[in-house]
Amino acid sequence: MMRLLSATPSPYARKVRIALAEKGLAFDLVTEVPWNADTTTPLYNPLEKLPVLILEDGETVYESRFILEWLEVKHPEPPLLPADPDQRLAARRLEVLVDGMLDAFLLHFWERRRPEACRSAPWLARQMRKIEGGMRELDRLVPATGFCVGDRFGLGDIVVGTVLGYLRVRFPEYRWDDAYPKLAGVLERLSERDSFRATVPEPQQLEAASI
Ligand SMILES: N[C@@H](CCC(=O)N[C@@H](CS)C(=O)NCC(=O)O)C(=O)O
Repeated sequence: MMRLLSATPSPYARKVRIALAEKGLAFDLVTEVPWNADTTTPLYNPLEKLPVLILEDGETVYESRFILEWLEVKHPEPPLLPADPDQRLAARRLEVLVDGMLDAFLLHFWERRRPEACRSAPWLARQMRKIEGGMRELDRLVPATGFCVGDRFGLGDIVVGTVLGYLRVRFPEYRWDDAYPKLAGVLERLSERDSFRATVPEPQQLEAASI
């Protein structure tokens, strides 16, 4: 059976877990803390990041965006990318935007963990600007009702739901619901799905040495 190397708070891993669940693919979930010394992540990905999909023959697929592409090619049913070329591009555009927002979140998260005297206010502000810019753009791009792209669940919903869910759990002090009621509605609708319910992000315990 395939194995997925994952971390409970990781939004990148969550995208893949949702896609696997929506495609009905069986896999063993291996939960690790990629920052801790005992992680096996470097054995499977030279870039030392998870998620990593470990195939039955021991080959590995890493980088969440590429894992999603791999799944779509190898397990096309049900499709998570629309058949219509413009809708396909619209879903990819949301994916690019969300991946950039997640990267900014991670940088912001780690900067906030630094001792106060070492923290860079301009760096935090820079990442926050990207997050807020991303929220404005998401709000512009997603429709008020239904799915994020087209008339069926797909990649657009996975990425938008993942970034909004991550914000809720990991960044509760950032209050965005009132400014973006449309996005709050998207998250509420998506949170009803089994694949989202089963993968709600949870913080992990980090070793002091990893910080
Ligand atoms: N672009 C990568 C980002 C993955 C990533 O940053 N994963 C984090 C966990 S949320 C990680 O494993 N970090 C360990 C490290 O950067 O050394 C992807 O989409 O898979």
